[in-house]
Amino acid sequence: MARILITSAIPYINGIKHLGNLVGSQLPADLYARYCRARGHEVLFLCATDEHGTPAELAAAKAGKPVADYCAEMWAVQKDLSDGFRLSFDKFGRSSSPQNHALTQHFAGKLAENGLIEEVTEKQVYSNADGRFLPDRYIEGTCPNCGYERARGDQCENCTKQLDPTDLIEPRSAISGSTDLEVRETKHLYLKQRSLRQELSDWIDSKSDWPVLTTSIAKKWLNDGDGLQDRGITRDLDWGIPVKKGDEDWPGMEGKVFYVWFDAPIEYIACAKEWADDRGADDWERWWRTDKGADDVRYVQFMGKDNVPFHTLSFPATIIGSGEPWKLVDYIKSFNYLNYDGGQFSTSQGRGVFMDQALEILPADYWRWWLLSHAPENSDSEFTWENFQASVNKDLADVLGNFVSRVTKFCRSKFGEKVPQGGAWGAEEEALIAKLSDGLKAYEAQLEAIEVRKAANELRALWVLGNEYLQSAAPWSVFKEDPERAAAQIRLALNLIRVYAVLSAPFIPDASARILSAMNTQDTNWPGDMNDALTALTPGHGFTVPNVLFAKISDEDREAWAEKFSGTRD
Ligand code: B3M
Ligand code: ZN
Repeated sequence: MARILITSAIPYINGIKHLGNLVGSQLPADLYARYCRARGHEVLFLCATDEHGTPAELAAAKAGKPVADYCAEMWAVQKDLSDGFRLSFDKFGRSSSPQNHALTQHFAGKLAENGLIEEVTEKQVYSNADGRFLPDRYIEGTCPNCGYERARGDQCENCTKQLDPTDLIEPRSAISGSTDLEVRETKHLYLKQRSLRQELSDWIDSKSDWPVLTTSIAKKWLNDGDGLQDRGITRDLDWGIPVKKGDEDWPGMEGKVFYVWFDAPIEYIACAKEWADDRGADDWERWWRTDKGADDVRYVQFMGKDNVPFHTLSFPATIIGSGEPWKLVDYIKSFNYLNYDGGQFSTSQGRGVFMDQALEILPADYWRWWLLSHAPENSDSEFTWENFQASVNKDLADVLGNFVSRVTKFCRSKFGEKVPQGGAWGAEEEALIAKLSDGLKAYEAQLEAIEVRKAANELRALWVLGNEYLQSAAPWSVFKEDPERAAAQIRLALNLIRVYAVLSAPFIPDASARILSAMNTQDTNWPGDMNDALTALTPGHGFTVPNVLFAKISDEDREAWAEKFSGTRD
């Protein structure tokens, strides 16, 4: 059995995430974590909130709350929603934790010791009215490229050009609107990524098994145009991790904090420490330090494509540059975007379906199934209400739900609520078992490869095999002539229901738990040999007919939801 460390990109604290965010990292990470646990591996699955930077400060200001209070409240909201979607994190941490403060300062100290930090004096916009520097989104003005009047200091939303605050025409403070601005000198720390270029390049080249989406983005940033740049890792902000060298003050850096993208990935490590500290244990380094046992850990990261450069270049630069034996990622699974009904999901515009709204209208399994079976792996994909209705009704209600319902109800009416005895399996059953065995291998292979859509297709194909068998075996007609034979057929089908519950759990954990409870069994062993798995429930074993597993989505519901979610939320 292997040890597998799994992290999902950590969501920004500034609001509730939409379904596009969910399917781009946390949900597929959960699928994989659940699968690995089911196969008996030792898994540590971590996620957290990303709490620093201008997005957090501005969202708190908009909510009229001190930023620390705002973050604490939003962490609780996000934690609740991740529980609602059954995301099985071993720890949902916070990048503002004391553990992350200490580790981030530690890494900066090591990088400085190794000559990889440069102090650079640069010019930045200072607001006299606000008494502060205005980095990134704190400044607005007219775009020098397209003339858009509300361009932000880091980027013009209209023409997407990346900007520096000093590029803006007629700049004003995004806090007070004041135009009483001046350019002042300020000192910042730069991570000398360029001097790690060869090491990073060799490391990426050694990852021949990575998905094309991941390596193509990594190589583009490594080799294209301006190539790998040294990167500013500090900001003139109040909220964040104070700039220190380990425990020591950093002369000239008083009042400054680390840049959010410097400390956020370090939270993957700090989160493991939070997880251990919660239990008064100190077993986190065996997941993260190769000198303390982590050399046999397989580390897999999940993220949206926009996060790939930070995980293939910047974070590895921090780790490699530290000169310490921290674990580097082994496999990066990245995703394209999920679009919403002819446009984009958008947090800033409130467009699409958000995690809280989704759970208000349907249980988590419906969303999990649709999102995972349509994961934007090879290209962007699109959520439409028609497609959602069709998939749920067909796959979950007509195929899986119907099989469970027909088999259990038929058995109850003819044999009572227990696994019937008598009869023996024949050629038809053997043929089914052979097909199920092949299907199981295919399903496992796709899950091992983290091919999410293909895994969903294989699972659906396994469900279909059961339905086809039921249709052709027709125990309801056989029963009239040969009740013993019908008993053997139904015994197989009841056992197949248990097997479906076990195999489906990574995708639809709640339905799986309901099925297992109806089948009155705690046997969640992943099937090894199909023959054995299909005889686990022996004659006489009692069960109950479960209530409807999946209700169909009606046309009226679909239309009402499409209408309700056609605008933007406030
Ligand atoms: N919070 C961006 C995002 O949520 C960022 C990810 C950090 S991963 C260390 O997409
Ligand atoms: Zn512009």
